[in-house]
Amino acid sequence: MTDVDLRTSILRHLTYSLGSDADHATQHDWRIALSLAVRDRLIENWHAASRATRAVGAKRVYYLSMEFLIGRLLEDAIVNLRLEDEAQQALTGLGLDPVAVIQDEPDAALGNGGLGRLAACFMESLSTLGVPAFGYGIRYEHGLFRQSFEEGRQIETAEDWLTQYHAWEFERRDVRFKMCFGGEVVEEGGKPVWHGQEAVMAQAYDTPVIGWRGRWANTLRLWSAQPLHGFDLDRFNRGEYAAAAEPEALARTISRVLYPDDTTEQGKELRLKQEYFFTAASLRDILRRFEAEGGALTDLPKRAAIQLNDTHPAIAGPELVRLLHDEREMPLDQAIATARGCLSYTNHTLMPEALERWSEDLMTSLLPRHMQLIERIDAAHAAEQPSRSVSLTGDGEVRMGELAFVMAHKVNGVSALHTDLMKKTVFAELHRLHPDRIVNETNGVTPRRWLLSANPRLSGLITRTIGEGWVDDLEQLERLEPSLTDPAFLDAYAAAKRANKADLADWLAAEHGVQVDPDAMFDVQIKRIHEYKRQHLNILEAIALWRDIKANPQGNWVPRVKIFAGKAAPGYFFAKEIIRLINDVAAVINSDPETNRYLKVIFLPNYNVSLAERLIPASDLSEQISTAGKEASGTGNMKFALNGAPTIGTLDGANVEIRDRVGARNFFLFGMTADEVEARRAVPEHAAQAIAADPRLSGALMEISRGTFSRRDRHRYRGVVANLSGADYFLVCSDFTAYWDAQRRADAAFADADAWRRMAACNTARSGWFSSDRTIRGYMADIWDVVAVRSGLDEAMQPPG
Ligand code: GL2
Repeated sequence: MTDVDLRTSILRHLTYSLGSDADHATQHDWRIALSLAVRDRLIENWHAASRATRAVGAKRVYYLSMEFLIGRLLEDAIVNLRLEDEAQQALTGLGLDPVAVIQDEPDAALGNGGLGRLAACFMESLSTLGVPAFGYGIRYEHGLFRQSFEEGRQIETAEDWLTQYHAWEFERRDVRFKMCFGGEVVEEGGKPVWHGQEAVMAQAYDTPVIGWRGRWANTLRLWSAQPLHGFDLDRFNRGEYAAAAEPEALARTISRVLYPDDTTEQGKELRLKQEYFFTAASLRDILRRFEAEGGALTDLPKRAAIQLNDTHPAIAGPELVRLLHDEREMPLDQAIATARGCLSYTNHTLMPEALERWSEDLMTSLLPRHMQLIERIDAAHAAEQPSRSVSLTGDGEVRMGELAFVMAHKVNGVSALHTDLMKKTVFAELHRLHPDRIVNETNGVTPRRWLLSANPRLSGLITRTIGEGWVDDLEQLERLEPSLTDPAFLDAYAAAKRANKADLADWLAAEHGVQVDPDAMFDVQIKRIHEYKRQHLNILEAIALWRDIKANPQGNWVPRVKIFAGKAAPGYFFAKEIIRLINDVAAVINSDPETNRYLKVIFLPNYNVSLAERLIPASDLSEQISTAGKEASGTGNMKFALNGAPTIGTLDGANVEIRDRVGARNFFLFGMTADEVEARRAVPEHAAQAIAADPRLSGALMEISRGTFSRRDRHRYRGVVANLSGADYFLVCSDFTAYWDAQRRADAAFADADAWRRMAACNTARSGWFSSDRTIRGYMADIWDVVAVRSGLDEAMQPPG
């Protein structure tokens, strides 16, 4: 299939795979035909990669994650296979608009935010580096909900990406495992045996993940829950139609929806079932592969590095012990040591509500054998510590963070600050007991998607200036340094940004009916809506600025467009209030003829990966304004810096490292440090003090209180104002004045166009360290002990010449 040109292949697929023809094909048909044609080009590389792995008996990485926020796959594959020109020619030759065809693909939104997107970037980097790896997760029928607004309020509807033909996956009918829940543990022949009560099938679906230049491809294996037995014809024939369909419906529930909040309180039992379902199926698959290849079980850690992405797959510890000890008769101590040799755990947040705890009752009823093993693991761990200060259970709960820590040989944080805080706070005692276990691996992002593909104008300029080597060696961006004083380069840099902004302005007008001036500063905050991320600090500043402009409309204001996007968890009331407030403020400010030359506020609905790809290259200023100590790392911050949008931000998460690298002069720093935050919280009436000290802040709050943004309902934001002027746990008021000042420094800097473009270009040139390739190399050396494998395709895939 790869011996023909892309155009022929598209037409063949249109005819023979889709049963359509060029005269009647819809955009969807063309997109699927193109996807299948592109897919054909990567299958052989994919197979070659697994053959090469088997041939050398290489150690594999297994990345277990509840979330893979992969977004669109077609463009990624085209870019990584270097098919851009051929695809462009083929599609235009067929009378199609390449952009429209590619954008017809729905986002695969199998994740909530940063944690899931990180997993997707890691999969791409693992393939680019040629590291044998599997990603394991759940094939959710409904990804993250779709967001729209009704009178400014968030409305959620089900997302249905799988209702369209999904061209990238292969169902593996031979890879199915029976997963059990509930039941009891009984002694049989002196051994505990778990007899589950309920069972479902885990069915594997594989998606190839192709690396840069197609040199290597790994597999994302997602599990779908299916009923154990087929359709109950007996019941159906008796006329019990609903009952006949029931087992199927029940089984499918497990892979039906992605929880829209990774700190969810809802559906606890279903969530735990999902976690066990995909973790246990993955471990079964890992052991099956290991046993097929041969070797002593105690050698498992030499062949399998299993990474737990947060605590969601933390049940892997007891499950692997169960598979080794109960089912393969390895002595318990050895089983624990072997499991620990394979497992490692990434912590992604210090927020107490996100560190999972399951009630012992629930654990006992759903996974009775695991509860026993958790107690055995706890006892074995307690025997190692004289003080017995750490326990895996307590207050009737199982502590999954502690369990993951104890069962892992390495535990990592996701930025230097976060890792440091982890050692001092949540895992202080465990760190004292195991001082070598915690390591830091600062997050990164894949430059193929987030620069090369999302920002063709800028990446073209970079390639013309320093060659193409940066694409898989991002630190080569340093070689732009001499160009930072070259006016011709800076002109071209500024022109690329201006053109991206003009494109965005056109799109905003066409899709959302809002007019913006591409020469205004595009000030962008896009991420999940959460109090700690402080979108309300940003909107308060907008209100204060609007009032200042109104008071002095002839002033020398720097025009700004404030763009927000992000979803709030459906059950998170306050976050949804923030969304509504921003929308309400936008409606008032945007229709104010006195000010709207200078200030616009836009909240774009349904934030997802493809919207991020559209916005980031067109941004001037990146809002990273979380309360210090709360954002573990952030990865959006890196994408903005790389695309030449300086940060306005606090010393939180990876912001600290971004500022160190791009230079303090190219970063608008404000706000309290993590230590100062703790101290400030202890000050009685801290919010009231801050409000009294800053008339702009008190004015903005007064404007909300008096109903300016409340349409007919004056008291709409009473709760928001009460929160901010009362407890204000996230210290919005205490950081407001510093934030305002930093924004005015940003205005002044933006007004000096020459200085600004140098600052933007500096951000690009100095962000090379934030590639996920660098992060993965860190995991390989510090955690996994794996090496890359060559597939033999390296030369074959080099471009001619
Ligand atoms: C997060 C953190 O909040 C975020 O700061 C970090 O960049 C990502 C990836 O490490 O992980 N933790 C978390 O639970 N979610 C995140 O996005 N959802």
